Amino acid sequence: MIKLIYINLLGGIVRKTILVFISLILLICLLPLSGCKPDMVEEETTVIDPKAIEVAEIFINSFWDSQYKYFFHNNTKKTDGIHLSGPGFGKYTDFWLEAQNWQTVMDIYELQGGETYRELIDKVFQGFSSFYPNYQSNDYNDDIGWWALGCTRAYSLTNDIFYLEKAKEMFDHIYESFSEELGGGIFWTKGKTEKNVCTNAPAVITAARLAGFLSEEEYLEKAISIFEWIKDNLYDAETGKLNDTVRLDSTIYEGQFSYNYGTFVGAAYELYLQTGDSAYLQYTEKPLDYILSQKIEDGIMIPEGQGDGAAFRTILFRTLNIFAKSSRPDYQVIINDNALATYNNRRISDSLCGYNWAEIPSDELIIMSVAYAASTSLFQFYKV
Ligand code: 7K2
Repeated sequence: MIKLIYINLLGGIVRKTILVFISLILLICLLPLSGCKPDMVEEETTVIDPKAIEVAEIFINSFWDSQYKYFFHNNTKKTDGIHLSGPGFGKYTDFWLEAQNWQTVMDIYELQGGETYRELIDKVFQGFSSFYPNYQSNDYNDDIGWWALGCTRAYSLTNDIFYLEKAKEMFDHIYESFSEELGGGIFWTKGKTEKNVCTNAPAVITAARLAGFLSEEEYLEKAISIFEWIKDNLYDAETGKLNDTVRLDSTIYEGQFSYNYGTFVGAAYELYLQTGDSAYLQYTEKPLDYILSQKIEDGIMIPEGQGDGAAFRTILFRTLNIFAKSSRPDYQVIINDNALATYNNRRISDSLCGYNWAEIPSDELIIMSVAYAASTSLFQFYKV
């Protein structure tokens, strides 16, 4: 009797021990699958290439002025006395180009994270605000639009409601230049002479994002209407070609600029995200393929000028990066080749590449912050 109870007890204990053991094993095996971060399984671990870190440091060390919270216009850190547009008689980067440098800071932060780059997002905007407390007096809607777009991204990255409010304020301001003349769209300047892609496509992205953030249908309607206007007036669906401007007399300026493609496709993609309508995707790879076919020589993007044009390709590549990581792995090859070209064509004296990614700049060449920002951004999109 005693023996039996003992055996039963023992059996119970053994069974329980085995059960607990099996449960533990199961738990250990299943934990990583069902853990608190469900996306952990699908997501690839992001490997940060050392070059992405290196070029970001060079960008900051060569061009950032921490005292005035502004990027210098060029590598000499002085005004050249000729180009006087930016703050400090041209010592600092021009109004719209500083918004491009801001995007590069956000590219770095998005890949690398870290408190320093997080704080830099705020500092760039603070620097801009103190130089331009009355930014609305700028006649160029496109200039303001680039900051509005930056603010939507800063809001996504930081969750700071301040950027959402700024994005809304800036968009509402430039939308005052919307009119039914020429069938819709926003005028380039307050002088109301023409309507172009660089004003309207970034405005679509901003408005579509605002619609999502604020759950305000009105912004989505504005975004859709502006997109339709660009598509109907400046885009050729047959070829994928996108023209630059419609003038008041309805004549078209057919300028071919990579940044227009970057923002037009970015606008289509943002509308796809906000509406779920896959019809918008027909305006993505087609125009991208068109502009790449026009602007790539021996695998490298040809320069579009030393001034404003030095900033254009970065804007295209930011959009290419979206598709490189999804439907178009061949775009990743283009990103990598171009990033490496900027890296291999650096001059020895200060490790900077110039606006022409296919050649090493001379020591005398003055290099704009926005030209080097291109290399910096491309490496944040680089993937081995
Ligand atoms: O003609 C406009 C624009 O439509 C065209 O794409 C560019 C080509 O030139 C002027 S605008 C020049 C810059 C000034 N402000 C902000 C930028 O969007 C713009 O490129 O260079």
